[in-house]
Amino acid sequence: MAKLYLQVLTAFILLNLIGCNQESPIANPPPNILFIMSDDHAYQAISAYSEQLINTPNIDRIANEGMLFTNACVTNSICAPSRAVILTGKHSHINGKVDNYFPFDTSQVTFPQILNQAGYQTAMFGKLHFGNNPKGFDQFKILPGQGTYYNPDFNTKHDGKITVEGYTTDIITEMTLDWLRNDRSADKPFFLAYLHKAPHREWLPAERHYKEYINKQFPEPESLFDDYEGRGSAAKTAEMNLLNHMNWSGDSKIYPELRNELGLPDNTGWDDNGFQREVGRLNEVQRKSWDAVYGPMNQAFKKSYPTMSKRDLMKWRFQRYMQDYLGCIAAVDEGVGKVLDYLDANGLTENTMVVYTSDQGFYLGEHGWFDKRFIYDESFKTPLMIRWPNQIDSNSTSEKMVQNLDFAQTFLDAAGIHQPADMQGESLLPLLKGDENSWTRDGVYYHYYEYPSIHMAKRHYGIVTTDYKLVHFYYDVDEWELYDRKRDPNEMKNVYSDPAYQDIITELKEQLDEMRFLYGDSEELDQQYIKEFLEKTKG
Ligand code: SGN
Ligand code: CA
Repeated sequence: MAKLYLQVLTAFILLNLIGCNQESPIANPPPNILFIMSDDHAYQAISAYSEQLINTPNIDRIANEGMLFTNACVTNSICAPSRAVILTGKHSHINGKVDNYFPFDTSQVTFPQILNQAGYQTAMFGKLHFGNNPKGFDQFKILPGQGTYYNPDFNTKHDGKITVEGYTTDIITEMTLDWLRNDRSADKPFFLAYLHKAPHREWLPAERHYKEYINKQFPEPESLFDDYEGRGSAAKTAEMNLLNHMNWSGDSKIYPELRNELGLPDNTGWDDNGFQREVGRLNEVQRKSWDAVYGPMNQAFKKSYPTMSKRDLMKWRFQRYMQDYLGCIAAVDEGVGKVLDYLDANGLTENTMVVYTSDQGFYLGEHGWFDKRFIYDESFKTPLMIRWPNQIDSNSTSEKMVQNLDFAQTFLDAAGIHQPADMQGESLLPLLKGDENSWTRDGVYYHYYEYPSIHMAKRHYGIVTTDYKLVHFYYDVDEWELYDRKRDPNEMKNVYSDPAYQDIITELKEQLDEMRFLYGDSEELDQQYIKEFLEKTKG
């Protein structure tokens, strides 16, 4: 601890000497940081945000004992790009990982490297989904690619590739706890990344949870039967509709044989594979338990299918989706509880900053959709809550528009370490300490790239303010959309052509141009990324 304190102190003195009058925001000792991130965890599925779907008492503890952000959002709503933004503190067009295809340039500086160099002990467990191993970690055990829900493989820093028998969410929790118990150095602060695969597609809960959740029914969102009227072409042509684009076997867990018998379509062309790579991975014992629950569900569906209308099928698919998706979250919540209990029992709670977030939001039937990608709220916004009893008042809330872009600087700031000038976010520390007035950002920039690709969400960029959302869809269209966020929170009506909004549009376009300029994005870059994407994906 003393060594780190000296380093922090030296950094502080140096900063002052070179005239950068950044005040060291924390007292000795520097905080530990526990960064918990799930994959595709919608804020609608956390009871701190909404009690409609699921009770998540452990995740809620972080909000109750700290700060809940009600307008946290991402810069580009897709997995690997979001993670690149988090690690570099730079927008996708700058860090280069604009979609899941582009490689991450590993010569870039990521904040864990900076923390590690400053004396932090660093470890990562779970899903990184980045295409390469993380830099700046003393220890990591990460799932290759998307990973699997059962009996997962891990790439590890010290033991090469390993396979662990069991349920992935529980295994990641156990690895995290094991590191805290046995590997943590008491004389160093830590940065610990505890990263869940759940609740990413194809949603396989643990046995204890699928048994329970398969019998539950959930309230439907208002826009489940959205026909996309009143919007541009992007919402209409996207392929993320529960009824038309979800896999019957891989996603809804209808056995491939029954799917064929009933003449149900293979919606993606790889449905059998989707089923096989997850369900096919269960060992004999696991498969027996799984069949004991999903077998009767298949039988019941077989019976009712002949008389079901399209509307009935949509309703059925929504329930099936929620049963598995929320069942996966139940294990995440339990795991979070265990790790928080460990901090409590070991005197680590007071000075550990605990973050819970997701790599983006997710559609849970809103607009009839699953998946993410769009700037529309459910995927654009992401859950975020932060607890740090030393610094943050319990039960506090912030409505400010913070982004995943801000994590790197927040963590460096919390540790009292200089934030590299080329990072593009803002430290959340003032907000965490209750100083809302010093927060100047009143609109955020968003840019999504991966198209044409799975789910067919068109390329778009836009600006989102508290009141409005202005979006430009480009590449194979040139369409603008404007949403009045206050009057139309469900984003059902594009008012871009409404004469009443023309002044607002002019103003927002100016702001958007300014943002693109300031963040270093441009039409030339858009074109360059299109060119490279087409080269990468051809054939
Ligand atoms: C997979 C999923 C998609 C998902 C992408 C990206 N299909 O292809 O539904 O949009 O990953 O997700 S799956 O059946 O293979 O799971 S991301 O989280 O990696 O960005
Ligand atoms: Ca994701």
